[in-house]
Amino acid sequence: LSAFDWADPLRLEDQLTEDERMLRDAARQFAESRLAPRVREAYHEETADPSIFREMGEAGLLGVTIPEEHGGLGAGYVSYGLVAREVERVDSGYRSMMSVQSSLVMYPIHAYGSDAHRARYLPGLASGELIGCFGLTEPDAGSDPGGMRTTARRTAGGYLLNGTKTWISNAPLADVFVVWAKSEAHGGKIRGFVLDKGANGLSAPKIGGKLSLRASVTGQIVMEDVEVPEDALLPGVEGLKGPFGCLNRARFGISWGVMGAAEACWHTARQYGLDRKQFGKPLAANQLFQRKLADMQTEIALGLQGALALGRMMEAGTASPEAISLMKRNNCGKALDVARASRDMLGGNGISDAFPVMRHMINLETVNTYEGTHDVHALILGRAQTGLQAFQ
Ligand code: TGC
Ligand code: FAD
Repeated sequence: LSAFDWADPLRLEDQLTEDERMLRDAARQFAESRLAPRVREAYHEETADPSIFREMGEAGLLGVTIPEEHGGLGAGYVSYGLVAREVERVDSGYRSMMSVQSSLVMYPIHAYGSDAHRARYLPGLASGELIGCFGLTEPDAGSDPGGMRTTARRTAGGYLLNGTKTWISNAPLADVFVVWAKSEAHGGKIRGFVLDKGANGLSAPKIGGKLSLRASVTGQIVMEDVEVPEDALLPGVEGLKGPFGCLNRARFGISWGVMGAAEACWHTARQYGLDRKQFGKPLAANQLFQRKLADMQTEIALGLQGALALGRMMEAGTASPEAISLMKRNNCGKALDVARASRDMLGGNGISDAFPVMRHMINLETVNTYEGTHDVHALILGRAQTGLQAFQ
């Protein structure tokens, strides 16, 4: 038998290819050198620095699974997951910026767009010169996106869009808006549209007062008689499977990303327990403390193995939306448990921004909610194993 590596108990390292390890190391280096130094101030000031997109683009971290001919890396889903894990090790907000750009903007343009869409948008999105956002959620349609009210009406030269999207990551910074609307010209079916910043009637006000994910900016997309040409329509998909096709990829990335946040909390708690003495011995010498560390180690090791198995299924074309729900739900919930325990194990210092644990904990509240809440994914899994849907 081989020696035990406490930080990698199930030897994830051995299950990666050389190329995957190299990309992972580059992403870690980028996250440590470019993201970590600015996160405390960004979180405190509730600002997202738009130059991060260009820096991520230069580092090759945008559109990891998009083919090289369109500016991406042409790598596999495990590579994408490994990048998400490294970025979210620093902050869920930075992973959000990256995953919206890659999975929710580049992916639909690549998968559902025309050649002209791909040529016009993908290189700029891959380099980070263009910033994208994805508008599905509305004030009265969150878990139930089929209840959206945004409409597209046919005009002489294209479409007229009306409606409001809310809780949209990157929106106030965005140049490119992928928006989902019920199109009267297509029998009321949901269709995707690509809008450019500056269109008449289009605005993207910031949502202030967020207590979570403060290093990523969130806004609304307000569309008041926004007139777009015919070629703003994404021709390749109709119905809810359009936005869900994008969400499948982003949810998969989240299942890796949150494990990075959880690892940051676990490692912080372990080191703190070794350094801090109470009752004449290190905190880490107490049974209760060690049990918490063991639980963290176990859940993270299992969560990473699940994410890896799912990534290999994505690459082989055998992953189902339900399997993605299972991993998104499990890993978000477990990461939140790890972050809460870690916050507790640091005592009073656990609430200070000198340590990352409380910031991760508060961020993970958002991650547990967006891209389908923990309970909505339970209902997806419940439906899939009973044949009975419990949404309505
Ligand atoms: P349902 O009847 O289940 O399905 C309607 C149609 O959609 C298809 N579909 C999927 N296709 C591919 N992948 C999936 N995961 C799919 N899920 C559903 C389905 O096959 C069907 O197609 P068709 O052709 O038969 O019409 O729909 P429902 O209305 O009953 O949906 C219920 C429910 C709860 C499953 C679904 O609406 C849901 O997942 N709700 C959660 C909403 C959500 O995830 N919103 C995310 C917004 S974006 C976001 O949060 C970005 S944050 C990113 C960041 O900052 O990092
Ligand atoms: P609701 O749907 O109102 O749910 C409220 C509660 O009710 C939850 O606990 C939920 O689990 C529960 N619930 C709902 N329906 C049921 C049911 N049938 N049975 C049992 N319980 C139920 N959206 C985008 O389109 N693009 C983005 O870029 C984006 N970024 C986001 C960034 C942030 C910071 C946040 C907070 C959200 C973002 N979202 C985005 C929106 C996000 O996807 C929604 O918040 C999420 O889908 C939940 O919808 P809701 O907030 O309307 O909650």
